[in-house]
Amino acid sequence: MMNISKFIHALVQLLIVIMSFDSGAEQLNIAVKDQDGQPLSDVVVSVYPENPHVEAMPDTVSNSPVIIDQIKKTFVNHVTPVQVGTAVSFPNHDQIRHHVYSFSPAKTFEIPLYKGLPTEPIVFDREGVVSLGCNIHDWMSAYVVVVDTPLFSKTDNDGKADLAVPTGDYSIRFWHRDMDSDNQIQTEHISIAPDTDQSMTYEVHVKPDRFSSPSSVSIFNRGFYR
Ligand SMILES: [Cu+2]
Repeated sequence: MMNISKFIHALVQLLIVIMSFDSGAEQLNIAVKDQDGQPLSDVVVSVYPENPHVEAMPDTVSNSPVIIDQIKKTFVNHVTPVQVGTAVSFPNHDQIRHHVYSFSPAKTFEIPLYKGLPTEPIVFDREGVVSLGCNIHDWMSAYVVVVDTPLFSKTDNDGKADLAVPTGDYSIRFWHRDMDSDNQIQTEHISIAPDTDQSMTYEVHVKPDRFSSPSSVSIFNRGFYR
């Protein structure tokens, strides 16, 4: 006769099997390097189905706003990918006031001089790259990359991004601030087969004279301007 712990164990195994069937998504492990073979961080990777069949597409527009902080006169994070329709909140954690704005066509807005939490989040309702600045501190810069797909990620400091993608044929797009191409977008094709973990490495061409990192830029500028 089956004891209770064996029964629970069997139940858990069954649930795991059901859940893995239900998701129908394969793991995609992406690595992005620049033309010198160096890992490239802050690359937004977005995946778009080429056939309109994809019924297993997850819905990722979150109910609570995504946060872009202002800490020590720096936007955190520097690059934030969101799906169309996502609300973003811009809390100011500094003891001075910031004035956040964008002139980008995908979202033109401003939050006039404020401290703490602005009353309303900003809803990013159009696909495109939104370049953020602060009217007071010229060196403060950040990007909201608005994608029209729930399948997206951003490369970490090792140039790596993981994504769960349902089987099918897709376009995979790469955006980087310093990309050396039209619209800073590079598009590739990818086929996701069932039951395969896919590791893919992509090369993205960036401008050779780019800044090394946004934080070093702000430290450099701070001494001159404040
Ligand atoms: Cu500021």
